Amino acid sequence: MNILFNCILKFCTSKKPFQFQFFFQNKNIMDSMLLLSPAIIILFVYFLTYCVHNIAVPRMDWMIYITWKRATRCQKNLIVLVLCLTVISIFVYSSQISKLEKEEAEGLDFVRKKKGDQHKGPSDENVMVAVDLDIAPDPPQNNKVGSKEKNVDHNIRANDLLVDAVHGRVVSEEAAPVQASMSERQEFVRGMMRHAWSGYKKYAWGHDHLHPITHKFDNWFGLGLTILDALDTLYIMDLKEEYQEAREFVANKLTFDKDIDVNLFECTIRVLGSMLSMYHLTNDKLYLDKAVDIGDRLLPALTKSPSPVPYSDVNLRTGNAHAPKWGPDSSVSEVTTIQLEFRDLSFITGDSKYKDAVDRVSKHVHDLAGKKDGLIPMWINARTGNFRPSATLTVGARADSYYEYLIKLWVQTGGTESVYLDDYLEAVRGIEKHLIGLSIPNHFTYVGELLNGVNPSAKMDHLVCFLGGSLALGSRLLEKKLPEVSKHHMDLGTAITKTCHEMYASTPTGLSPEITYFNLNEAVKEDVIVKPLDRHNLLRPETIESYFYFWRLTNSSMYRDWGWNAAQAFEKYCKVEGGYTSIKNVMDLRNTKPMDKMESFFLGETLKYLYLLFSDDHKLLPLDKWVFNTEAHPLPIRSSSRI
Ligand code: DMJ
Repeated sequence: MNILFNCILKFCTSKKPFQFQFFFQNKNIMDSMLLLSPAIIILFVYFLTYCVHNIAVPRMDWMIYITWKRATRCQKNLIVLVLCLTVISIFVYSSQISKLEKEEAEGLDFVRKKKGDQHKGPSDENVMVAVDLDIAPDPPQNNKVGSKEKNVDHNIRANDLLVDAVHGRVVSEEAAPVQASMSERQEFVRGMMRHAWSGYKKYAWGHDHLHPITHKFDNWFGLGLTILDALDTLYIMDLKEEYQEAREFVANKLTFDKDIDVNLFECTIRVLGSMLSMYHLTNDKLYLDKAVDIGDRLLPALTKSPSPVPYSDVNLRTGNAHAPKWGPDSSVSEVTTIQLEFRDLSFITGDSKYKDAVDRVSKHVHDLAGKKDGLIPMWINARTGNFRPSATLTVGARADSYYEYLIKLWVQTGGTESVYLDDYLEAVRGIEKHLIGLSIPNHFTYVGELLNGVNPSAKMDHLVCFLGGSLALGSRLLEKKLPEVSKHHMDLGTAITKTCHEMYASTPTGLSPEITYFNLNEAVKEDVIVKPLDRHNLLRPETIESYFYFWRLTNSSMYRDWGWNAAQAFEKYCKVEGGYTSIKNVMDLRNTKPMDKMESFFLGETLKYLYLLFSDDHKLLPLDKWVFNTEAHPLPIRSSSRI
């Protein structure tokens, strides 16, 4: 009786509206309905029997009985009906209230915790700072790379996350299902790679991308991009059989002699990058020959341009190069993110023509007027060689990897080319001055944009999330040279990576949207705003990439737990029979709207960084020996820029 009274009280005093659609969608409510079903059935039978006068009405207490006796038939019917509905509503509503209250309590608790540790970075007991990049300490060993110790039940783990994702308003580190050991996590990621590979092999072999739901495929360049992007991941994961299938394709099927226009940047980072990595990892001349072949075919995009800025597109057979079909300008990120690869090609062939061509672009962009405190406008014209005036300043799409390659070009030649470091340091200062902001109410550090070069916007692409990792890498290398800058960059990178984590943790699926806006309005209580058209997730790697750098450079297991959450969410919401699919809506658990596309970078980058994140072995592709290109293909670090 007490419970009933409380429920009625809550029902009358609560400001929360009753939602009928919630009624049928919520498992708890449906469960309470099941529990109540005997009572409902009894009342229903009572009502029926009364109507047909077959069975005598059972006596309750005499007051009720007298009232009942005096009522007309119609009134009696009505009373019974109302009673039934009331009982059902009370139970349904009480379970809804308790659920909402639980969520509120969890949410408040989470916000309180967040406020407490904002900007603190990894907790002290978790951090064991590496002394130097080239002698980074290994973490406590409980796993060997590529170990095949245990068979993990992937489905059970994915279901565990569902509980967190459904009921946690945020899938935070506090709520993370972190029980799996590192070897289990690595094995889990190998399982993901196997699944993605087998779907691609079955339905899209030899084509660029798999459509894992309809079992179709598409061809962007018609080169088997997924195979090429996946090659080094398969090799690193020690998936021997799959690797042999991929190598066999490169040896016997892959030809670049195709009358097809390709995008210089995409083909460089995915195809040339992959061939170079494979050559360095295996010493197999097959890959060297392929690297030279594709390098020579891409080169006309640089050499045929009237300015030092390359054309965006080039025909692999004819060498005919041109601006994009849809506009006059190239993205600045595209013309400045081919350097690591072409320079490496010169280093291994001894032929300086590749390096000369891309160094010319870098020098031109370095000298070019139109930057704002080291920030570059996002468009550049290959005919005139100039930036488009009043273009947006961003670290997101169309500019992102310009910043990434500044620090990595400096790293690639052993810190000998200070021009890249200088530009990088200036750019980071520019980013802080013009693009960084703090959200309300929880002060997340976001990297926004200057629209048309002047108007601030708190918009942050998921693509920006590479920045935390790059700052961490730069910070470690600058520790001795510029200790204060190094510390500052580490703090900034830590804060940005925490924000990127929030972009995942604040959605119901635990997956980040493609674009996030950060709240600057005191009246609004949520830091993160996701607009309807920005809710898609393309299986992108950038946040995982940053987790990987932070794990390697700080040994903080928090980043591995964050990565594990993301892996589980990919598994739960993106896995389909044919592979993994991009989704259109990370904000709705029940309707993620699969987009039926598996990007090659999911195999090339996302799964590779996850695997490396869960590896205890810092000597697997150590960061003082290898620099990862923007597509996660590792290239060796040299001691100088000499060819
Ligand atoms: C990748 O192709 C590269 O990382 C590129 O620099 C940016 N976009 C995708 C992945 O998101």
